[in-house]
Amino acid sequence: MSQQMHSDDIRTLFSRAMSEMYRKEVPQYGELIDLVRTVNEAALRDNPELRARLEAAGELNRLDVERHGAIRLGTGEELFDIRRMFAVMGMHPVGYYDLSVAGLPVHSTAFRPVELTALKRNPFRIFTSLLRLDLVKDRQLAQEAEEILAQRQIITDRALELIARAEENGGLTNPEAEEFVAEALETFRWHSEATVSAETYARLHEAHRLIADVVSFRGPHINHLTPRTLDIDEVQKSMPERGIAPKLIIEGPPRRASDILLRQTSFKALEEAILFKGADAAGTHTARFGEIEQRGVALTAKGRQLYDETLLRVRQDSEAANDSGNADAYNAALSSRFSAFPDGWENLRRSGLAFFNYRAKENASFKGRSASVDALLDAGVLIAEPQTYEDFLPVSAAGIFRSNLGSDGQSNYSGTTNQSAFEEALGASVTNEMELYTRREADSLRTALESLGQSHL
Ligand code: OOG
Ligand code: NI
Repeated sequence: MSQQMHSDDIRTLFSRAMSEMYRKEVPQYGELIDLVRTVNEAALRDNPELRARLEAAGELNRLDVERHGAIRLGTGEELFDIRRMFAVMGMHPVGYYDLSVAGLPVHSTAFRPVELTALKRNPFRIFTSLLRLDLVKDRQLAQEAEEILAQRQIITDRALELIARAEENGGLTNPEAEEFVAEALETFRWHSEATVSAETYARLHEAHRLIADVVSFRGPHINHLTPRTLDIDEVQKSMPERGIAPKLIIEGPPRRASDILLRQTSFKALEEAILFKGADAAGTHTARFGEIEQRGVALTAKGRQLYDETLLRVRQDSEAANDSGNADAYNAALSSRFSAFPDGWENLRRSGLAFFNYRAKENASFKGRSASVDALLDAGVLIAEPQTYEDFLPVSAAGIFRSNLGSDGQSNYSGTTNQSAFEEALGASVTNEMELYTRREADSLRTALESLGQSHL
């Protein structure tokens, strides 16, 4: 058999192809990539500690290719086949995000590489949401939407054949992989021709903009691709100079000495011309936008609880929990409330708030007597490095959704979390992200201690 392409390389081909396509579709995306590159170069130049940390973690090389995107699917069958498609590229469902609690009729997962080596090579992630028509009150409309969705096929026949072949053979050959990427791209392309009439679109839109976005088109167009920046405040500030209007607030934690979790901001969706079915009727649709992210350390369950509680207080303090409010009041509440959240890597580590990766200093050993982790760190033979958060945040995601859906995106869905229904449609269970960080920390510590001669611990 001829040689197979590694799934990491297929993912890189795919993320590059997606990026090229999106750059053509949404010119502001190219502008943003440019800005982020400039800001990142300056941040690395001005901050040697940051550079050294990223280099040690093997993240300096991935930074230039690092992107996440998002899609919204209409049916369980679509989710099932998308999982199979992403698996060919080494992207697996991690995490369950229930957005109904934030008033959105979707639940989601992130398809992403799981192993550290794969993350280092290319951490491409797709935040994937599934529409929950069960939450739509107008049952007749829900049924109509279901019927419309039942008629579409979002993955080409050839892509489906190649997915089946990859499953059978445990991978794809080089030419197969190249063909697969070209075919897979078709699923995420923008279509300016709606599959529904202007009248149907209006009714779907009335129920929720998100429903119109998912149901009215041939496929799940990629709605943003997000580069990772090392200084989100600087990018946010510079966006207007490039003719890009960002949303008013940055989602997530405030700026800190030691970054935690994920900070995100986006620019408003474009108003794009669309053509309705059967007609002369033209209209507009807002779906595609731009976003940037800054990643910090992954938090433990204890850290995450403190984060969630702190953020809740910020939102209670400030009426400005979303973009229609007062950004200054929100930012003031954010920095005041988060001053109670320990800062500095060592503080975060000692208080058990964040996940770290341990390694033994090169050529070091500490044989003979048993020592505590803290003592080994103090002696400089053991090194703790923050683990980057590789996932998403439901409250932030809801803020990103909302800023791009307009004010009528606020409707309430008193949803019940339904992870089991999601997993049943997916045809697999989602990996718990907390377990990944926990295992990585424990494994790295064990290996480091063994190499120091502390294997009795
Ligand atoms: C997804 C929004 C969530 C993020 O980065 O949190 C998201 C969507 O609008 O489909 O991308
Ligand atoms: Ni995003």
